[in-house]
Amino acid sequence: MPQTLTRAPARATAEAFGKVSNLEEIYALLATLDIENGWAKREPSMWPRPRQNFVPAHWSYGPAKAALEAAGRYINTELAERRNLILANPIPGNTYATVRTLVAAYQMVKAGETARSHRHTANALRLVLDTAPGTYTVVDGRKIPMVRGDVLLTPNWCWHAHANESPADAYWMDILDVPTVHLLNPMFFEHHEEGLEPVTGTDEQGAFRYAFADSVVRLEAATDIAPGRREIALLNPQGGPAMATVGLSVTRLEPGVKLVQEPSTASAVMAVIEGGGTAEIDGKTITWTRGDAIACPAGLAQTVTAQSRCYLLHATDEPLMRALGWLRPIPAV
Ligand code: GTQ
Ligand code: FE2
Repeated sequence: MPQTLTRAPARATAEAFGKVSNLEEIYALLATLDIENGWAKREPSMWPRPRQNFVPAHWSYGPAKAALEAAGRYINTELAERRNLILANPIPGNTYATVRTLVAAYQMVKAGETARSHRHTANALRLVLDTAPGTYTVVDGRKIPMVRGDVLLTPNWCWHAHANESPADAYWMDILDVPTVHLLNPMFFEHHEEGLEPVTGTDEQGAFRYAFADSVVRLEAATDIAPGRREIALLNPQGGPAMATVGLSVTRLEPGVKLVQEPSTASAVMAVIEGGGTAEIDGKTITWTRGDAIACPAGLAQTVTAQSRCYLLHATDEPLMRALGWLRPIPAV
């Protein structure tokens, strides 16, 4: 006896639709054609305003640094493409993104180690937290020193390796647009065939480095936006956002000064370059200090209060949202 195969019902013909006597029969026939009705959908496809899913969250540098130090006893850079700790937003099912479009991670390269060259379509930046002279990154052949407080870029498809020729382990925070790459899927990644790419120059054009010392000078010369509050944008040499998907700014707050950010469609990660203070997001109070990371999801108002003079790095997806015509405020309900 030939085995009976379960087969999908035959695809409905035009004639079949002519013979229906109720809506349910139409739905059943549509199913054979892989068509869903658009008026009685199982799930709505639009809603009046952004749904809140990512939550405000805070990661302290201290324990993360200790964790990297401990991991460094077991994981070397031969084993790990990068020795990093991913700051995953604590929402159900998420193991990666910090906010919808961005991921932040702490990374450590031990004294004497190198992390081999690779490149990817994801845009990346680093905020240097603790290094000694002799720690550097190589971006497209250009050797760039990694100095505390510096913000370094490795844009889309630039080769990059990290090397630590100093006597001290080096720590920094990475922020990448990988969740955006996951969503849109223009994902490419490759290793450099030479392991560590050859150094061919320095970053004289300054395209890949925003030295903290320069930001401090620029902030000193800037005027207050509000009493005790100053901000500079870290722009690319053409005057646009640092990278296509990520905008960067450094805010300086004097002790006691508040920064109020109104809710918008943009998501951001705030990284503490120097100083300490508190933040209120969605009724949640966070106490932060140097090296900490704070997830600032779209749609939530945020108040940051400085306890000491502080320098804050904001990495935001505003350039992406603006380019698509989707950057707009989200009024409170
Ligand atoms: O340093 O090249 O945290 O490619 C994640 C992916 C760091 C890096 C991360 C990366 C890097
Ligand atoms: Fe990378």
